[in-house]
Amino acid sequence: MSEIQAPDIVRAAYAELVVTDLAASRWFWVDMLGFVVTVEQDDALYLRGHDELTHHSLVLRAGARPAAAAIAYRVRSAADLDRAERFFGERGCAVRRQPAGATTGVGEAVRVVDPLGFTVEFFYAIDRAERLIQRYDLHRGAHIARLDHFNIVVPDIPAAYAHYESLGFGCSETIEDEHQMFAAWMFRKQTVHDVAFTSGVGPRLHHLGFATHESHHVLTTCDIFGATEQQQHIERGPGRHGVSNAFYVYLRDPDGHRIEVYTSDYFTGDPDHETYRWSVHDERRRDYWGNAVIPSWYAEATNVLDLDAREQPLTDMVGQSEVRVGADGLGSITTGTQR
Ligand code: 4SX
Ligand code: FE2
Ligand code: CA
Repeated sequence: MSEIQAPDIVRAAYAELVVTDLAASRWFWVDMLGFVVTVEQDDALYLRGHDELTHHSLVLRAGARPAAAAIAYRVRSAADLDRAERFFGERGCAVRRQPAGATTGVGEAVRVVDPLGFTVEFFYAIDRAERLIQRYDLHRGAHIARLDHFNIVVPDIPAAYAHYESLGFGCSETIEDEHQMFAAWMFRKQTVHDVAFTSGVGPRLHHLGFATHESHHVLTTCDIFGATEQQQHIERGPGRHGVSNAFYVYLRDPDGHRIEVYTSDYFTGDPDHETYRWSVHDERRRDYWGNAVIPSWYAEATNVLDLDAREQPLTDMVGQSEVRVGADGLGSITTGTQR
């Protein structure tokens, strides 16, 4: 590989989702989950949590088919945009420089199709927004604080690991056996992750993880969906993850995009922070209480777009699946000793 310096990535910053009915999306994300609206346009919504100081952490853009248009990382300085351009150019990736304002609120940016097939944006400048952390009178729904992470579906976990390692990400946790790695959680900010990999047909976006400050906000979210007879939007949980220790629930939006409401993971900022390796045979790895993972959680995800908004072709996964997803949803392990 090249000696070219990687851009200094600060954190996972925002995602741009294509939604087919903006009014339905507004109901789900704003009315039900309580996202703060920074800007509302005819064809797009720019949303944030109450603990965010930047313009948005989610863009919902109206379009014909549900998709993920981009995931975006904030970089430390304007010079890191040049580094991103060279880093991905050197790897033969499609690279496009965007002028300030191409996305409302965001400065000049570099968009690339990364070696994993995802459209990834790097930006430095972004408009500030009012931090509403102590405007408790405005907090609603899931009491979303901030974007925490992207989870992406990739056919080749070691390739994804190597790519993000080359971008300077640390690894907090993995799921593996003696033969292969099934999943990994990687970070730039000092939490469990900014990005995680789920094994499967990809590239696809698995979910967006949004942090809330209190575990009871996860429960309140579920209660609100139950009370309004919208419980079909609750996909998995609530529960306690083994990996990350976070308390969680996964929901599906009107287009099937998946969001995780997530809280109570841990600090990873010490320079010698060690990777925690879960055995794929430990049934507490994905739910610490041993509850089964519903099959749709492993199988379904959002298609991603290239720089010209064309759907990226899909590639079959490499290696064994972590689970054989059965009709019972028990997700029995297919690798190693059959149990
Ligand atoms: O299902 S896992 O416990 O492995 C898990 C999934 C842990 C942390 C996450 O953010 C996640 O989406
Ligand atoms: Fe997650
Ligand atoms: Ca359900």
